[in-house]
Amino acid sequence: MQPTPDAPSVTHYDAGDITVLEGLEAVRRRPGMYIGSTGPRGLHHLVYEAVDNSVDEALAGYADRVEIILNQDGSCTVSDNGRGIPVAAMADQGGRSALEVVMTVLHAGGKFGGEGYKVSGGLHGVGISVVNALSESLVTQVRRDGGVWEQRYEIGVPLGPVERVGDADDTGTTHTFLPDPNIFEEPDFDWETLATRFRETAFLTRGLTVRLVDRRGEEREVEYHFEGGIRDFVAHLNGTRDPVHRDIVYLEAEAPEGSLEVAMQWTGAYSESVYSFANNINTHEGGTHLTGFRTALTRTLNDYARAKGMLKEKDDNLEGPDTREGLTAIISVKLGEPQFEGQTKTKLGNSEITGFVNHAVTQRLAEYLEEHPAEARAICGKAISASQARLAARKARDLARRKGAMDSTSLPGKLADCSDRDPASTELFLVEGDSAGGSAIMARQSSFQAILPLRGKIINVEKARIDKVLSNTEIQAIITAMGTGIDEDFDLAKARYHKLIIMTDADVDGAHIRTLILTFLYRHMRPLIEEGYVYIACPPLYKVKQGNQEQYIEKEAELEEWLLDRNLGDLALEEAGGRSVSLTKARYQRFQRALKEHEAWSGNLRATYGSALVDFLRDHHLADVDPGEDLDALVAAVEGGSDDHATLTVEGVDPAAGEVLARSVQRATGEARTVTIPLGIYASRELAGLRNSRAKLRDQVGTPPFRLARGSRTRTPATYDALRVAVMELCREGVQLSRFKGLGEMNSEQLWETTMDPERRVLQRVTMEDEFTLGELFAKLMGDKVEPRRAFIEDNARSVSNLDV
Ligand code: 0RA
Repeated sequence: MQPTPDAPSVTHYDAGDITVLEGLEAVRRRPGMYIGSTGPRGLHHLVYEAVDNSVDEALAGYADRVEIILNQDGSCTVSDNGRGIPVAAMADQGGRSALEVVMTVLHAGGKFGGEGYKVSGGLHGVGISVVNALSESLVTQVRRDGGVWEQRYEIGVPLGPVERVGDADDTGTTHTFLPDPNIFEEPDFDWETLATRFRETAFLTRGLTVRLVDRRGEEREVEYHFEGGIRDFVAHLNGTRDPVHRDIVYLEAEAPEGSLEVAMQWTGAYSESVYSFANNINTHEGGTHLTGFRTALTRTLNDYARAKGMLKEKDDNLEGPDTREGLTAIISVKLGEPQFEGQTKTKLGNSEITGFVNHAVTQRLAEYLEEHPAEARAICGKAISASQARLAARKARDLARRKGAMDSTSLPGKLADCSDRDPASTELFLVEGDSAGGSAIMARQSSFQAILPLRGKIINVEKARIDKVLSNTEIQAIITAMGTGIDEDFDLAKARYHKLIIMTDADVDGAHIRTLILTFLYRHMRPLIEEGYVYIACPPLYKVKQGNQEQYIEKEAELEEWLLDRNLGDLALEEAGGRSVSLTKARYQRFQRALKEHEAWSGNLRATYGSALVDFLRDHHLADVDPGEDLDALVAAVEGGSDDHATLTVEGVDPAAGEVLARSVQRATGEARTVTIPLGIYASRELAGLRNSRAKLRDQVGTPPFRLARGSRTRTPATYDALRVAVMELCREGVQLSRFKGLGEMNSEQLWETTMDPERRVLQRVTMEDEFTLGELFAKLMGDKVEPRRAFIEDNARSVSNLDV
């Protein structure tokens, strides 16, 4: 295709334009139809859509870099180094530029240029025009044929023609879009969500570099690139598990039906972590590729174990789940026309794929086992011990069933059941400890609320086989009370309650118990989580009382808010020189944000240049001078820096290194300090950020020292940080604050009011947002390796202790 030197503009409407506008209108009228929702999911979907287009270009072999930038103004830039979307005029589109057609016509994505656009994700492939329609503004730039071609849009409508705006010596596509705040509830991109997703994208596209940059606050960035592709993915997932063999088994195959890649490694875990993808889309519901894989695995391991005498004639065959116990695997297929089925359209339906995958895996895995006898022995050994455990578990379950633990004909003695029999309107509280359990029983509304007190620790299901798990009395009680059974016996329709509420103390122990319960539910009763039956109760941390007003408060942040709302108005603030500052809540909050930013920059500066230097510059007011690139100017600034408190001298100058050796002596104490000041610090991002945030602080509250008064009480904070502390202290005057360390410290009335009353309580629903993170988290918390768990608990302990007043 040739470039269009003069792409036509949209100054008059023809039939094509009308269709375009109607298409975009449809998207804006019913955004959910195209991107799922207008909540956070839908918002992030916009980014995925743009990125997936670039990844398609990479899969076609034309790009190896995608960059995503979250800009300060809330927009997002996605760029790649592919061929660039064609810009030439299209005869069958009224002579409009191909770029304009791609950007404005629904589903125009793959309609031209045909070749190489084969593996496009069927799920996300709604087209970039949808992103355009849902963006307040969008700028597209294409680099190709030696030029930079640009077009701008508002809510999908071109503001002008495609224009050549410069020269380019490379090729690629860049979109910058600002999600429309009229469409999206909360147009705020979440770093973690995006980073997790793009790490997955990079794993699945071997060799692709994905870079994510955040410029909204303090800048951060990550770059993902995996030469090993899905092998690295498996290694990553097994980072917290102990493998039973060293190699990661890898195989790939190519056929008319599509292409296949599998990576797998067995670990000592008792659960399976098998994830399947079709055209880079996570097929949560599995499908034909997974079926083919499972069949091949079961058959190949049985054949091998029999042939080598690991399974004797009298032994039963290994069953599917035996061969997958402890298995971490990624199955990735790419195919021309994927069909997605199932409730969430994440189940691969193409029937021809089953045979292809089955055949390829059977053949390659058998070869691998023959060539790697030590690995083969370890893998089969794991499956055989799983099958033995399964038989033992069956016995345990039969026994348990006979004793009545698995059905609800004999409910656990500790359960205080509700009287209502309609599961849809009832709820079960799992309560930590007998004493809190007792209060909960007194507090509850017994018609629809049931209480099951749990004593002591729940067994750690990541570290025990199912037969052990089932003999744990707390677990038995949960299973019986819920009535659903577990694993392959699980039946959601038998649930005795449609809400399962975990109620533990707001401390480290409580968090641990909660994780143990969630791990069990995730591994053995997962549909409860998937269907949204599982909740976490959020007991308050504080009760505050001022005059005759009192309130329960859930978090530290809310406490501050409450105190500020009530008392900030009574404070009088003066900055240096006695000018008074009217401290409204909005102003105080801006001040606090700037202070946070300031702390972050100061931390960065210290990390780069050392605290001695940073303290020196701060104490002697040298952070605000601006010598530029002039060393003499820095010398002059130091020499002129003496004041009532300290004398400053220059001890040496190193023009080659661009450094000044400076010394200060404190007049009162004679304390001397000597530091090397590199001129470069004045050109650093860190110092610029620090100054910028200090200017914001000054804008809000002026300069220290301050004088703060509430009635007759006064404070004279000398720094911004001290001002914040003083404000909170004065706001807290005359307020009675009680802290609840655990559920046990509340009486039953308080427990009802704050945590159990459906009218007033806060419940957090447990979701399957990200199964990798959940699975990884549980493996980390509850798995074999000690280190990651300790790190997590320490992190958690820290955030809990931060809550201390
Ligand atoms: C079809 C054909 C050609 C390029 C693309 C699609 C393309 C689309 C996107 C979307 C984001 N980045 C992209 N990069 C490329 C070019 C065909 C040719 O040059 O002959």
